Amino acid sequence: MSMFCYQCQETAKGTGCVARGVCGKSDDVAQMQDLLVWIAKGISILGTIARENHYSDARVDRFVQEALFITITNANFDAGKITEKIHQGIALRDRFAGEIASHGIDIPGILHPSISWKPAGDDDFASKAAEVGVLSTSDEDIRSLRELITYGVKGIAAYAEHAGNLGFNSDNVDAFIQKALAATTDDSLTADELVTLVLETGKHGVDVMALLDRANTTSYGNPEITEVNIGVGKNPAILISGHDMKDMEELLRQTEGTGVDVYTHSEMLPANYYPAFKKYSHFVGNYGNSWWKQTTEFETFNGPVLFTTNCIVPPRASYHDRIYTTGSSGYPGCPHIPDREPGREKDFSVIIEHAKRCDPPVAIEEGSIIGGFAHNQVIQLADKVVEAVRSGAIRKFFVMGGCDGRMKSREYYTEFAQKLPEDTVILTAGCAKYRYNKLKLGDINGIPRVLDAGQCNDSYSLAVIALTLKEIFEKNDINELPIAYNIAWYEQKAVIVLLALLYLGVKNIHLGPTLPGFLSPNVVNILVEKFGITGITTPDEDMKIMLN
Ligand code: SF4
Ligand code: SF3
Repeated sequence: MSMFCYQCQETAKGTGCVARGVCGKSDDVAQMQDLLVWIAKGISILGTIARENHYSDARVDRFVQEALFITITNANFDAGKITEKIHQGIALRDRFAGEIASHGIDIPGILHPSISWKPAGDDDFASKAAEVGVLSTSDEDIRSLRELITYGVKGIAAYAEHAGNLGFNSDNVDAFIQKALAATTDDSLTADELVTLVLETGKHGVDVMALLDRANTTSYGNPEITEVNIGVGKNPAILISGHDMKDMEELLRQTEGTGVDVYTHSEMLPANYYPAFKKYSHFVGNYGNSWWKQTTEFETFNGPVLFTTNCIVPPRASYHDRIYTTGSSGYPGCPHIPDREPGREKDFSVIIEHAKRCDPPVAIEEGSIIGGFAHNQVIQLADKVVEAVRSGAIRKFFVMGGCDGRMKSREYYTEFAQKLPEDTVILTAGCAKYRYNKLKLGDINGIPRVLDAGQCNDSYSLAVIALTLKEIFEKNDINELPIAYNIAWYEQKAVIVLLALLYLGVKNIHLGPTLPGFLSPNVVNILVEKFGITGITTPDEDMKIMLN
């Protein structure tokens, strides 16, 4: 077996990709990702010892975030870049160990090999990667819990990285990322202790999403109800995808007045809801749908595409030369826009010049969609919402956030949305929305039946809305509200969103289209017993259960 990865919902046969990822990840990329995570774990052990002694290093915190983010599904396919990152990590680790010692902090003699390993050359990398991957933990339940924590922490790291790009950092969050990663290397921890750590991971998921919410709204204003154009204009244009709002900001500023328009794709759609971005007349709207439709949608877009994060599908030859990456994302042969120098913006001029040589996008849709129902906006509508619930006009809310994916089984979510009774409202966030956000589901007394709060991280808004309703309706328990949860997952950010909901006490979540392959039968049982988590069956069956 040359690789083993089971971190996402599309993992081969629901159990693990072993020769090549369903996502397109080759075995050498998978190996380098395993090694990078392992090096990040070693650095995290040192970081945890340092923090216990009141010492920390912002470069270390940032490195661990980036290393994890790079290994999220569909973020980075560039083995060369990941290898470079491993080299950086080893150098940082060794320097950090020296700094810790020079601060008089005692580094215990027996430490994990991820701290002492010294490769003779790049040839050592593949053999080491084979030793340290997921399957290096032999006990199935311990492996399952370790990976559940690691994937949750990858989600935390991604959101912390975005917040950090806007100048918002949290020592608590970084301390937890490193403590949790270090714990996954600790053979003395029992399954019960790891279950406790899973819940703690959820708590920090809530904290990091709150941090990112504060970062986004302080920087760009509160999202507001917005009609987003899904048609096209006449100018050549750049399509921006992923989740990073700082990149969005700088791209809009640098394209202003150049004759080049900007459109969002997939998870960048919610950028359209922020006041600071809406002011740009060359920000035309959203082009296309969720990430996996890119192979056809990028063809007709005609202009260059900038990936700021996941989700990249290996590009077709016909548009490969129009793909650019930045931040944690990467693809071999596609130019990568370097990180910002201190006090300066990223330089997107090469993409802007590229766009000028391209034809304008071809329309694939026309009209508009509505979104921008983040917590601040919904709470402004609270009176209307509460009145609709009290009068019975709204019988139930359905939280249907999360990810979209390629599998045919995800048609379930479109059918579920279509079949929901007309006195129900969908609350959504993440790219799962594309399964139903263009259906004509109408409104209830002016409240649209699909309320899109934003990106997957804006699931935080859905939690704030639920907690606010709990106060208004004077309920003791969030589960007494008329809200059902039918969540779709794909990658590791959805894992942290799920753990965050569990931490907030949400019970009886339906998770689909399949349960994670990384959950062992015993860990599934724990989640069922403690939280009532279930999979999905058919829209009709599940709706019957959820309407009661
Ligand atoms: Fe397979 Fe998903 Fe891992 Fe890609 S990320 S190799 S599809 S499990
Ligand atoms: Fe979508 Fe990749 Fe997860 Fe951010 S863009 S929700 S799948």
